[in-house]
Amino acid sequence: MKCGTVAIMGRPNVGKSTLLNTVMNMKLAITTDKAGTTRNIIEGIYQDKEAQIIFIDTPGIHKPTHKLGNLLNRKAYQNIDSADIILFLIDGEKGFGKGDQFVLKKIEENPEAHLFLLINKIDKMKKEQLIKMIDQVKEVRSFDEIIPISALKRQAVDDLISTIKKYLPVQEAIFSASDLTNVSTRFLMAEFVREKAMMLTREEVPHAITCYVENYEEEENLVHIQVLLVVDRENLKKILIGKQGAMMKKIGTMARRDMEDFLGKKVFLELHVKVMEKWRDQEKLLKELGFEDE
Ligand SMILES: Nc1nc2c(ncn2[C@@H]2O[C@H](COP(=O)(O)OP(=O)(O)O)[C@@H](O)[C@H]2O)c(=O)[nH]1
Ligand SMILES: [Mg+2]
Repeated sequence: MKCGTVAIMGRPNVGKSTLLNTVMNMKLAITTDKAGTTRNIIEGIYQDKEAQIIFIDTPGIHKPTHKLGNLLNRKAYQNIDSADIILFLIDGEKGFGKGDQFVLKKIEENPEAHLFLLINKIDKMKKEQLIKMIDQVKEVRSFDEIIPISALKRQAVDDLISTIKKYLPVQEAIFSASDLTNVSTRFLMAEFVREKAMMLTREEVPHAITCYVENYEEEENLVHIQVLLVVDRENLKKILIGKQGAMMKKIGTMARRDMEDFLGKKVFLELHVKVMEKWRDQEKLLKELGFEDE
C-alpha cells in the first residue's frame, strides 16, 4: 500500500491544525484565531483501502521570545527531516509574506521531501485574487504541486489526499489499523479546556495559560475529569475565574461538550486555577506540564 509521512508546516494561524482535523474527521488538535495555539507535535494517522498517511501537525514557526517558544520551534524543525511530503500552508487571504518566507527557508533544509504549496482559506478569497496569488507564488520557487484549499470548509481536501497518494512510496503499513493518533485522551481533554480558555479571553491571557489533567476516573456511564489551569500572574487568575466564577463556568460548559462528543459519555468536569510564576521559562515545570524536550 501507499504509506508515508506528511508534515504540515507554515507560520502561525494559517490553518494547519484545522487541516489535520478535517483530514482525520475528528478533533485532535485545538484551533483558535490566536497565533501559537499548537504546542505539541500532533500526529493523525489517516487510513483508507489504498493508503496509510501519517499527518503531522506542527507548532507554527516563529521568532521565539521565551523558552517555550524555543522548544516549539525545535520540535517543528525535527519534523522536516522525516517527512516524505511537506505541505507548506499559507493564508491565501493574507498573501505570501515575510513570515512565510522564513518558514520556506527552514523547509528547504530538507531538499529530499516533496513540497506542496497549499493556498488555504480560499473560501474567503475572490477568484481573481486566487489567480493572482498563484502567479505570485510561482515566482517564489517551483513546487511539486500548488493546491488551493479550504481546510475549514473541506474544499479540495479529498483531491489533496489523492494527490498525496501519488507521491508516497509503496511499502508495508507502519501502524496497526487501530492507531489513530499519538495524542492521549488525557492530553486532549486538557487541550479542550485550553482552547475554550484561549477563545474566551483576550490580549496577554491566551498565551499565558496552560492546562493539564489532574485526575481522570472512568465509571460505567460517566467520566470524572479534573483539569488544572495554570497562569503566571494573579491578575490572570482573576480574569479566568471571572465575576462570581462566570468565566470558569463558561469555559467548563463548552469544554465539557467537546469532551462528551469525543468520549461518547457524560462528563463531570471540575476546573481549578493556579498561579505558577514564569512557567513558560522554567524548564522543570515545562516538563512537568508535559512539554517534553526529546
Ligand atoms: N475561513 C477560513 N478560516 C480558516 C480556514 N482554515 C483555518 N481557518 C481559521 O484560521 C484560524 C487558525 O487556524 P488554526 O488551524 O488554529 O491555525 P494553525 O495555527 O496554523 O494551526 C482559526 O480561527 C481557523 O478557524 C479556512 O480554510 N477558511
Ligand atoms: Mg495549530
